[in-house]
Amino acid sequence: MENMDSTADDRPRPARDARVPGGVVVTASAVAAAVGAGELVAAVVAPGSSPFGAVGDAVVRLAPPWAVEFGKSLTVPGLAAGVADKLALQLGIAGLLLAAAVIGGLGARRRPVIGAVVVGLLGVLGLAAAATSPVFRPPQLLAPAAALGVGLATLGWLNRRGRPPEGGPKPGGAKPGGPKPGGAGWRGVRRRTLLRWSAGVGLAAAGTAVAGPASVRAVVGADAFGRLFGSRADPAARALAARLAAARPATPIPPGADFAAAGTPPFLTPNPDFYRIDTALRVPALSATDWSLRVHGMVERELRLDYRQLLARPLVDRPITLTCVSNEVNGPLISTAVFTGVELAPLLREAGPRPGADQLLSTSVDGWTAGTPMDVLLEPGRGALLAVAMNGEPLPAEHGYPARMVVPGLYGFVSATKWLTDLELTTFADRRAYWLDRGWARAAPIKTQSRIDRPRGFQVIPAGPLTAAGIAWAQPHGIAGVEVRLDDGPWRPATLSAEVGGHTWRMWRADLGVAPGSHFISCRATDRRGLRQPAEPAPPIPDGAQGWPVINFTAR
Ligand SMILES: Nc1nc2c(c(=O)[nH]1)N[C@H]1C(S)=C(S)[C@@H](COP(=O)(O)O)O[C@H]1N2
Ligand SMILES: [Mo]
Repeated sequence: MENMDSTADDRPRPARDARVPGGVVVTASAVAAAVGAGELVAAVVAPGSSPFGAVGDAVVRLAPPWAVEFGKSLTVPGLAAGVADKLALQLGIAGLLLAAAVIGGLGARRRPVIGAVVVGLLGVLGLAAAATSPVFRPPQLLAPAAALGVGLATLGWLNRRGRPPEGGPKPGGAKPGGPKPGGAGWRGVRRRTLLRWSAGVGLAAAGTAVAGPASVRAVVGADAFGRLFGSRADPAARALAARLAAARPATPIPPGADFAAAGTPPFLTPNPDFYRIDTALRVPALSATDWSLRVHGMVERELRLDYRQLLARPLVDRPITLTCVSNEVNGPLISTAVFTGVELAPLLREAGPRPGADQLLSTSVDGWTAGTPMDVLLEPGRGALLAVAMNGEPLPAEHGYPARMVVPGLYGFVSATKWLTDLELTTFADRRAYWLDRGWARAAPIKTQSRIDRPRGFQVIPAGPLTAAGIAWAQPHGIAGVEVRLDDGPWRPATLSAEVGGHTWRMWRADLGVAPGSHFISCRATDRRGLRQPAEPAPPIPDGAQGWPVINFTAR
């Protein structure tokens, strides 16, 4: 019904066309500009404060449990666990924004103010979502405010460009050879120009939203501006960083602790490469200065520690390999760091566990919970930590800043609470932690497992000598041996890397010779208890994957 080709259309148009051209495209562009501005300002002033993300968080907060469960059940081949749900939510929100823009644009053709009302309401929604976040801090309003302002300004600017100039139809398009004066053609030219402008603004905004934050970080360095408002602004964190730097190198990792040259990961995983698993759509941005931890429940004395009090306790360094229960056989959800922190067991003893308290329920600032057996935490030599640093740096925000739990030998979902704010001594009968009601086990000691890192699956390699390599782990017991088998041949002992301890992974390598053809290689670990990794495969749910890893490859 609307013909955008002006040269072919000289019929008079309804007057409202002149007043509000291109309503839908203009409104959608204004919404895109708002989202782009919000992302960009968020990247600059407070990482993780994007209004788009804030709305996503609010949806997760307000969604009924069945909807959250449905989201978590989404998987997309090729996407890491916990990514598909976040992606689906973001696409859903983008779709709703587009729908709102279309409605606003259609309305704007009748009453121009309707477009502005819709853009304004979306902006207010962003502000409200940010303000009601459980981790709200005032700087987080800057990005939604910028989004609101840029959205309205863009809408007004585009609409002005599309409006005929005062004093009659005398636009720039009416030149010789151009559309005929006196007809409605000039409006068409206006309209096309306007649509072009809108499309340009929309594309630029979308590009900014997608690539802007990363570019800002690439140019100014990760978290450089975030320091203004983020974690590093905490004097407490700066003091910790200085103290850690002064204490380096505290835990020398022996040479030969990895076979990185043969294809294993380095013994210590650099913080940016450390695997990440959590339910937080956006990383909570906590301030150590405002942080405190409450220890309560079935205790003789309730304790409360702020960050300074926590750091006033003796700090220990402990290399620990963290593992996710969702890790498939041969999967990537395992990493190692030297964690620095405070011993948890003495803290719990100070609080004085009451008889019968068999569970430590730890809660993060976003409400996520883990249930850890008290007997494991109090076991001599277990070495559970309230960690404040990893690999010599204050905990990165993604890994739980300012403090998290780390318990060697237990999968993360029953022990490794990030953004920790509350420790409650209770019973397993009384309180159920987050993943327990979602099909995962209550008791989740890490299973003795191994992985093949080289050759990679379906790799084509030259025939002849081959050094296979990989990792094995059995926290807290440690690895005593790894055996490797080529095709259906005999099991042969692999060479193990220098042992760091039972709390960490151990690397293996084996020199083999392969004839041309297709092959498979498998491996199996034995831990220091004498327990050999079982052959029978088991899926990750409910208490961790099991089975011998197998890799197929071809030699030429
Ligand atoms: N607050 C919070 N802490 C959490 C989780 C979470 O979803 N929320 N996930 C746990 C799980 S399942 C694992 S495996 C580890 C992963 O820790 P990482 O992301 O530092 O590797 O964190 C644990 N701590
Ligand atoms: Mo996990």
